[in-house]
Amino acid sequence: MNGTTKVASLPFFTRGLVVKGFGRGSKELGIPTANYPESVVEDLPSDISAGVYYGYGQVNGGSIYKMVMSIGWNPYYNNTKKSMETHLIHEFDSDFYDQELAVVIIGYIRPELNFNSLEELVSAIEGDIEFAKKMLDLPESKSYLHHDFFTSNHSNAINEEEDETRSNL
Ligand code: ADP
Ligand code: RBF
Ligand code: MG
Repeated sequence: MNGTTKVASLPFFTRGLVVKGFGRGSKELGIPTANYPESVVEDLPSDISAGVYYGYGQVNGGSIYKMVMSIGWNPYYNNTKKSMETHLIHEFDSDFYDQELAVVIIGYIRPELNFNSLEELVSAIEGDIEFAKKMLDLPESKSYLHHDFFTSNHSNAINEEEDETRSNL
């Protein structure tokens, strides 16, 4: 575990429109998470299990930022619906609901855990962010910054018939 586990489907590339999440005020905690719709969550390969991952993300074909992603049922909140939420490691001036978020999930950090307090959850997430920042500074991670997935214009493709090859380039 903790960052060294190999997942066969990684790197995994996906994109989708940002939807409203559970509205629990993660933004107020300083950790806003952009949520994907169910269709994107359902497209995850089965070996990408619930847990925390790192990679890069891009809104509407703009700059590419480091990200951490939480996939799963958020045991701390007893969710029944699987979610896929991305925290981009960048301060944005405004929200980007309904805009396209493209991500490459590069590596696994840890399993999804339950916590006794919100403070413990937040400090775990802060640890994830520090770990992700380091991993994403490595040359083997940085190579994805130049990947065709981020540089080609997909804005017309998003609502068209699903392109089966797009998510696993
Ligand atoms: P929700 O419950 O609707 O997901 P959040 O409190 O998690 O609400 O806030 C998520 C929203 O905040 C995103 O959908 C996005 O529009 C915005 N946002 C602003 N900065 C970031 C960021 N650095 N990473 C992710 N989302 C961000
Ligand atoms: N929720 C959990 O219940 N357990 C976790 O281990 C957990 N890890 C997370 C790690 C990261 C990097 C992020 C961004 C979120 C994580 N969450 C986790 C989800 C968190 O509960 C969620 O973002 C807020 O509840 C807002 O929906
Ligand atoms: Mg959210």
